[in-house]
Amino acid sequence: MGKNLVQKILEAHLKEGELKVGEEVGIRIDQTLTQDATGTMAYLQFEAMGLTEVKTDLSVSYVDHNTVQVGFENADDHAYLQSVAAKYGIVFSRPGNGICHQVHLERFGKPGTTMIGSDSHTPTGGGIGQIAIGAGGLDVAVAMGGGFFYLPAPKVYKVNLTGELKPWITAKDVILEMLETLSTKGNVGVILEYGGPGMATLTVPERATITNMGAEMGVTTSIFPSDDETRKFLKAQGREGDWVELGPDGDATYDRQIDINLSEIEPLTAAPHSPGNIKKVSELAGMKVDQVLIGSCTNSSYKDLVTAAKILKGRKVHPKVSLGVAPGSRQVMQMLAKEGYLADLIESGARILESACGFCIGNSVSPGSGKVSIRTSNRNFEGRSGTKDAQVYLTSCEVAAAAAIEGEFADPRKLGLEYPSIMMPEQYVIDDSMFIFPAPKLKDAVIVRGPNIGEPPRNEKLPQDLKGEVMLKVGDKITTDHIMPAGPRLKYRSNVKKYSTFVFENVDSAFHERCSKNRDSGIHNIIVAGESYGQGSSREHAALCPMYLGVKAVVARSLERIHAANLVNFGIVPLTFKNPADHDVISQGDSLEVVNLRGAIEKGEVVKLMDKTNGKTIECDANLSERQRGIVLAGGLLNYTNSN
Ligand code: MIC
Ligand code: SF4
Repeated sequence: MGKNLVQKILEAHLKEGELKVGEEVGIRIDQTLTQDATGTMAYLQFEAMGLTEVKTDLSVSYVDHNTVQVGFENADDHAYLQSVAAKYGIVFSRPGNGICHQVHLERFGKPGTTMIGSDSHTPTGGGIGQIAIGAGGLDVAVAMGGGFFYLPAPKVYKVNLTGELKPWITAKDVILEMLETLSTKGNVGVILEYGGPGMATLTVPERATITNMGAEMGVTTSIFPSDDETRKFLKAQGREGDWVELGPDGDATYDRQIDINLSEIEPLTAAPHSPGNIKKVSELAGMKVDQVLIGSCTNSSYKDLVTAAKILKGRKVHPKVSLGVAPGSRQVMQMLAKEGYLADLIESGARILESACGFCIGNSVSPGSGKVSIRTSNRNFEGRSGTKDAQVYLTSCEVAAAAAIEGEFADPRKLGLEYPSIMMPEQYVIDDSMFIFPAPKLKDAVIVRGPNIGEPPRNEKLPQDLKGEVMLKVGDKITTDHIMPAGPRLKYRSNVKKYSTFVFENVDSAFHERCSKNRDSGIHNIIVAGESYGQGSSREHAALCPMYLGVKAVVARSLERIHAANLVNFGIVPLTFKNPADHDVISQGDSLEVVNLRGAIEKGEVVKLMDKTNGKTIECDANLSERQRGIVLAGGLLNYTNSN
């Protein structure tokens, strides 16, 4: 029987288990990436496991998130990261070099390889034919040390593309259409494989926009075959040698097929406060806009920004709009500068922002209260922009640039603008001087640890019995931005004691105090949640900090993939209700008990939660593989690795 592309790449990397949907498999990882906000903890954990050298083909440490540098903390983290990279053989991408996913696609992504990255948008690499998966920092640390990456063998859905995008319709609209089809929940354990005759009409950066935002659907990753477009892109990046042709067999089978006719797509937007809240731009026409931000790892390629520059050339940003533009990489910035597009943007009144995550993670240019912000990024969760009541809409660069001129939402097809057709460069500017490549003489580097760098905390072994209290009860779609806010709090990523005081800050600001009190008196803390708990980022601090606050179990209707894996890695038991209606039975403040929790986990049995407050017993599943059971019992992956 023919194989699909996902099966081919996974089989070539399979080290443990069998590729049977749902069964845990261990795969070899060729490349890893980290970014500074997750990377500092990942490298601290790498050191704590006693690892001394990376064993992957390539590991890159990017600095792109914490580049605001108010206070000493970020700069201290950067110095630590640079010294660790030198010592252990990791490529270091200096601040200013750009956003990890954009830069990796340009300079390192290689068809047919596997990659994990401590960032949920690592699937951007799928645009160039990689199996690229977002993971917690601890999983990345293990993979850097040569350990396998474990995942349930995925279901593979084929996305069959036909037709061709019409003028003003973009890859962003394709992925927003996909979000409308699949929504942001219920897609755990799925890989999307794009194909069909329409695929050839999309360039690699456009494909990368599509695979990037697959993260918002909660799929494991998304991938495009490697074809002539891939070759052209790699050639223009001076890396034709990295190209291989890769695709599914003609008679490949899939678990489901989704058909998308590119010719029928319209300009779309994700309205507040979810990337899955899709509306037509035409429906919103006329709505006043206060801020427009172009950039982020979803839409900051050369083509994206030249498009914006061509639309803005000779025009002025509306007086009531603040327009910010953040090129995705130094390569993009250099090309815009050399080709005059930067001047066009500046002349229009755009504020040129650093090539970094910046606005996307809410650590700069937050909108005013209640204001409308159009962004080309991928997430518009409530408060993520740094302003709780801001109304954030996600769109293409085309729609964003048009709104910057008009001062309101407008369908760009109706404005009488000339369509900016753009030639893809035959040769990108190649200047790798902001990377520091590993060299034998760097191995003696002394690791630099400023006062912001703490020890990675460890959990204790899983207690025999769970005797605890429901510290918080929440509903559906709780994101990791709700659990562990980023923005101005990001700088405490390497100081867990401090960072943990902000857990659930915007949901229930007394959460951490209640937890600390219980923890100090030996009462186990428990979180109860609805569907799709832990959506969004890969940040392991959304498990690590609750662990530090004495959270021992999360009981939810369903859990998202990366977050569930992070809970296991930090020894928090991830439980799901056998009967989803039982979510209603438990109240915040209830006392819960599980007699012999260790025994139930050891044997993979149903976990019986006794609600001592109302006398009811609630059955839950732990859904753990044998390996994960060992990790949870040991109190997390650090303890497990050190004892094996
Ligand atoms: C995000 O977009 O939410 C982030 C910030 O890039 C996170 C990583 C982090 O929290 O450091 C992600 O996507 O994993
Ligand atoms: Fe950075 Fe935003 Fe991309 Fe996350 S989603 S990696 S914060 S640009």
